[in-house]
Amino acid sequence: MPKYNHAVYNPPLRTRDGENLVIAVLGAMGMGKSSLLNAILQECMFATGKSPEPVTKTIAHLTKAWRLPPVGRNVHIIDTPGMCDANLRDRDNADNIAQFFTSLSHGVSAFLIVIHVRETKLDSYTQNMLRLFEELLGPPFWKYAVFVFTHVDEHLVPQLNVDIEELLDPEDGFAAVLRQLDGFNIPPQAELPLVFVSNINTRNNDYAAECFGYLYDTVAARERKNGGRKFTCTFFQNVLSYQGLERRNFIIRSVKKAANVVIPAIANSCAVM
Ligand SMILES: Nc1nc2c(ncn2[C@@H]2O[C@H](COP(=O)(O)OP(=O)(O)OP(=O)(O)O)[C@@H](O)[C@H]2O)c(=O)[nH]1
Ligand SMILES: [Mg+2]
Repeated sequence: MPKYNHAVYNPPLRTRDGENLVIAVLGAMGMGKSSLLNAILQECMFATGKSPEPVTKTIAHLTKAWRLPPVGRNVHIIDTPGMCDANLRDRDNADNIAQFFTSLSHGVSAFLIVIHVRETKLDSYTQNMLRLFEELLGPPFWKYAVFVFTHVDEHLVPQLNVDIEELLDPEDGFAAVLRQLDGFNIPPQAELPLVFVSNINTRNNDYAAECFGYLYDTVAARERKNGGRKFTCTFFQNVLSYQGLERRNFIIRSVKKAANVVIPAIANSCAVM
């Protein structure tokens, strides 16, 4: 049974983030997206659990202090269910997609792409999702991407060290392989940083503080490298120029168009939206 600790609420979408970090998590079902966010906040704000269905069913976002470790900044967090996979056919999901891109359109400091450390061969869902993002947001999206590998639990570190070294290999590690995959246009200057964390037992735990300190540093380094500017693009600016139903319809039209270009299978499942 999924564990629902707190009702997750959706405050109004208009936000004034200013100095706040804005992070969105992306990734396939059950990778540890919501757990990662709870660890950052040191509070169970997002439902987590093991389930054959997505535990996170709707977009949820909130702004709170980044507490692991205490960095003295607020973070606006956007949690997502999987999008545009075979289950995403109905109106609710179209609304989710519209709400998701609306929340992002105010600017994003980093996209955290969450992957289980034991499932690092990018599955087709994750590849398609990344292609869709690149098509919709443009290749500069990659300058804001951070890959977060979960389930690097402290007691597993001795076993995982070899895998981690392989993933980090500059010649044929994770980032190098991703750059060679068909259908991606990753700018050579985009660094594609990898971070390794465990989302369990994070309270008063030096190992967790070290992993999440590195995550914060990586996100902050992205921010500096991007001149302190949050990610935006023509699509986001267009989203902001519409209101209400027109905005929703514009987003759905744009997602379908992008999906048609990159992933015909997704376009079919979106066709009923
Ligand atoms: N051991 C271990 N378990 C983890 C870790 N991260 C997440 N889990 C567990 O993995 C399961 C799925 O985690 P969630 O955070 O709900 O995953 P999610 O990606 O948000 O899942 P959906 O919302 O369904 O897409 C839960 O049972 C978590 O407790 C980790 O780093 N280590
Ligand atoms: Mg979740």
